[in-house]
Amino acid sequence: MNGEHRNSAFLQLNPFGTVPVLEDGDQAITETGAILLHIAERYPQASLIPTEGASRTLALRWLFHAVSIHADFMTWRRAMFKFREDASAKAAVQGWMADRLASSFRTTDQAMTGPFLAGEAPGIADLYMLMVTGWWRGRFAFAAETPRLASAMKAVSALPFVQKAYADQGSELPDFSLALPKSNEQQHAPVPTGR
Ligand SMILES: N[C@@H](CCC(=O)N[C@@H](CS)C(=O)NCC(=O)O)C(=O)O
Repeated sequence: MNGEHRNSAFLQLNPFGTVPVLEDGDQAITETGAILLHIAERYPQASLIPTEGASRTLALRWLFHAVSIHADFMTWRRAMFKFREDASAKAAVQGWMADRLASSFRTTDQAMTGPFLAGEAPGIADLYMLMVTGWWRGRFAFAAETPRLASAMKAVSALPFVQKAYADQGSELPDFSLALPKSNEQQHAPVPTGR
């Protein structure tokens, strides 16, 4: 992003000035969770969310959980700018948010009851989680600390439509099978721009 998200044309689409925004016909849809749900319902043949019952509720639970992880991540990210002139405040806020994220990933892993977040098949919650865990790779040892989550993310990364989506954007898919190299612990994971 090069600031386009703050111009008036973009703000007409999303007054919050954040990406992503999906334009579908004359509707502009904002909020990652709502966009994923819209896509899943528009293309039911892709089976990205169960249509009813307890399995749909479970899928929605994990979708909302991914939203909360995204929000924690953005707080971590924004602290970088907010406290750029106060190293100790920045370290305190970022350390706190990093601990929260690590704890969320560990609890997610322990709470998983199937190979994917919402059970036996990959769905929109897994797609959302792939995005947020991808930002955190290089900072958290997913394969060692959260083997179930890492294995789900690895399987989602291998889906042809996911590979195509990342390739179309020129984004690198995270490799969740890799252990975190010690020397990399403090290196910067790829993170979204913006504050
Ligand atoms: N709740 C929004 C959050 C979106 C968000 O924070 N997007 C970030 C990129 S991941 C952004 O646009 N940052 C630019 C900014 O805040 O200026 C969603 O789920 O879509």
